[in-house]
Amino acid sequence: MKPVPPNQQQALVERLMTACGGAYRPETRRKYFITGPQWAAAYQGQALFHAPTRCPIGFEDVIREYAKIGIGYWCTHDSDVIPADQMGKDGQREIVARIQKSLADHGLKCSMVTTETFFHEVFAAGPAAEAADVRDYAAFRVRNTVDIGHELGAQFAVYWPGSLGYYTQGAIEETQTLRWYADALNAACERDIEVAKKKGRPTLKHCLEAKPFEPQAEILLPTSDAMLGFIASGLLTHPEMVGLNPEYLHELMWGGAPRAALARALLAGKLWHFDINDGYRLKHDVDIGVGLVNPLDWLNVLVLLRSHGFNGPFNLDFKPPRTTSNHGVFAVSFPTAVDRFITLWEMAGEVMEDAILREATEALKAGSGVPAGADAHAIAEANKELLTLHELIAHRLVQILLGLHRGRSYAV
Ligand code: GCO
Ligand code: MN
Ligand code: MN
Repeated sequence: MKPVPPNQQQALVERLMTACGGAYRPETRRKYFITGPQWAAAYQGQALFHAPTRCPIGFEDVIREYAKIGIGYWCTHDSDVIPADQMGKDGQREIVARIQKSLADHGLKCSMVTTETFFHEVFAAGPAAEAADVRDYAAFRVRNTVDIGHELGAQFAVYWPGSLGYYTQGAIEETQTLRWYADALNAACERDIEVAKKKGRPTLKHCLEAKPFEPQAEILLPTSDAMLGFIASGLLTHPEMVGLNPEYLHELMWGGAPRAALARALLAGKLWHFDINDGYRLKHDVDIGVGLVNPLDWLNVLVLLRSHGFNGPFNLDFKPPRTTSNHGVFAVSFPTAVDRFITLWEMAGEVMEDAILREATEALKAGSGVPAGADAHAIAEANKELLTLHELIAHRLVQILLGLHRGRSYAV
């Protein structure tokens, strides 16, 4: 192939994207409660060992491009859009007004707001640091985010307390730090009750998000299960207002099964929001687009969620790779992530309707009907042949995922 000069590269990407086919129309994409984060689209590719590869973009660009793709909801950290020195001041009000206009101009809604308590130097010792002025500041920030959320019409607030922990041992007393962290959440909930009442709006759903390995070395609330324990610990004044925003990859990172983590959240009635992405077990937070690594597991996850009536929000919390250009973020990264999600969601519907899967599952539950009493060996013998269905079910799921149930022939 001939070299592709820089001025022809975008056209090549566009042509091959079209050739890929399988894209949904923006109107179809808008039917799903799919949310696009400001920070994901504006991510420049930087990391500890990585210089940025993309130029900065602001919320106006992100909102406009999400609208074109058909992503109906937008969400943001406070600090993604408001400089630290403007928080709670006139500058914030002006920016919030600009966001409102931008959302209205492009027909998007703000679904969620989240407080950044990890990036700024003030949070070097975390949001629940020993110094009372740091904790007061954290309380101000979460209360302020609640205000912004109500101004923008959000339904959800997310908290990722990844900076709640330490690098070196000894200085932190865990029970005390967790009490202080609860104080911040209590401040947010109390503020929310006040503002919601004043504005005649429902209170926000406050969702905790766990990540096992970053940015501290040891993390006090590393998993969704740890957070369920924390919510039920008695430290929260309004535990009914606090639930979970699990992230698929964050549960996979520690070696857990995301589907089982989601099941435990569902049973606790706390699955309120879901960050969708992909990656690998026991690695850092690679935040790859949904379905690019574990499509079979994703299909299974969506079967679980669909069968329990969880319809979103599904938050596209992935990071477009550093190899993707600014143009590629909106031409390839976001539309393809949305479309893989919708395809897997629709496929999960097919799985639920599939006659073979249904009959196999029902047969497993029906058992043999042979009375075997307390004779363990006789029970095992009576069910032996049925248990082969476990593997048959797995095969059928892969068939559906790969389209093999529709047949495939090879010219060998
Ligand atoms: C991550 C985290 C964040 C949070 C966000 C919301 O992967 O770094 O998941 O993206 O979702 O900070 O609080
Ligand atoms: Mn992540
Ligand atoms: Mn996340």
